[in-house]
Amino acid sequence: MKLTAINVYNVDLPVVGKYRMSMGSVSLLQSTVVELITDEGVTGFGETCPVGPIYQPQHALGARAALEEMAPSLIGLDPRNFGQLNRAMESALNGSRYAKAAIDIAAWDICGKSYGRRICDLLGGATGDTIATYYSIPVASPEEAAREARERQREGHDRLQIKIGGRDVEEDIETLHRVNEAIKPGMRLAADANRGLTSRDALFLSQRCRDISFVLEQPCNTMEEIAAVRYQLCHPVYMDELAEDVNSVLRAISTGLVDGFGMKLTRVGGISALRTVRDICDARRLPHTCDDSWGGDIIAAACVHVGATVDTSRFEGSWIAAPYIDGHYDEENPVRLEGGRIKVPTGPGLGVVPDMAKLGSPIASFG
Ligand code: 0XW
Ligand code: MG
Repeated sequence: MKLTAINVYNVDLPVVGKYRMSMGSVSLLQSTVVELITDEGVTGFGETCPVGPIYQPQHALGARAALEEMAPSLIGLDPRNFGQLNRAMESALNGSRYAKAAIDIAAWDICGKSYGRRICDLLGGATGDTIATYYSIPVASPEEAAREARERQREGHDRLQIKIGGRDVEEDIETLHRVNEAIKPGMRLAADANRGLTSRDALFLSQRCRDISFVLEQPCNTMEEIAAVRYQLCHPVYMDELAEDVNSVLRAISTGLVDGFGMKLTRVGGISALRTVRDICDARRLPHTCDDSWGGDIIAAACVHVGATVDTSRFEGSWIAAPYIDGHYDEENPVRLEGGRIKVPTGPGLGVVPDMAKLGSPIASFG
């Protein structure tokens, strides 16, 4: 099997409702969808969708430039040979793992389709028909966050991520107390500052919330700021934005900086890289999520397939953006929340096939 063409699509994903994080709000995300076409008539889809240009160093236009740089050198390769494909991407371009991820996801999709297996089966087998997820409550007033936490628990969610940061830390402290009072036993919490706290405020917050069980996700901007307060914090620390690749994950683990990860599929380089991270975390029995910063059904399915293969005792769930997106690429097999869980797609490969009308015409084609 050989890659004969690569098409790149732009999909505008307007945000339904309000999505505010410590660094600001987002209202429209530009997703980049990649279609790999082979000489055997099998096609695969991948996606990458940074949640705006300031959440991380990645951004939509950067992904497209990186794809343009790499795509010509991939034509002719067998997409089922992930090692070769990833090496070819490394030889064509340094970094830009989030763009390589879209190609890698599409290659796994092709592999699954050509062998008639789901990606989760190729990755070692799913733990069940459904997987854990978590709901992310954007930065909101203490009252609003508490009301939404109650509502999400009623819907069946058993893990909530409360966004904090980017405002007076007193309001974050009050929010966590109000949410804690609003929920019934059985709910697990993460407080995610998205790099928005100083180490001083992380200390204040953690110490003033010492009686509330939550993991503190990505409290500060740098590893050094986290390290400075790590052993004075009263809560386990998870790393998200700074877990940029397999190496940074190894560094964080080997220095004892973190107790788990909010793990992002495209940031580390796609399904192949996330599989490595999954296995490293497994060796150290570290909990982690398998999600991404945003994206439609393609990203969601990819996250769910990897998430389905993580030891359930340490799996913190796959977050998907579906509640904030109007409609699906694949209306027949959408990836969505159902009673606080997500059904693992059943079709071969990703198990979602985008409606080409929703992708429009390619913005770039190679091959
Ligand atoms: C909740 N998320 C997975 C989606 C947002 O875009 C960011 C994020 C996170 O955990 O930082
Ligand atoms: Mg996070």
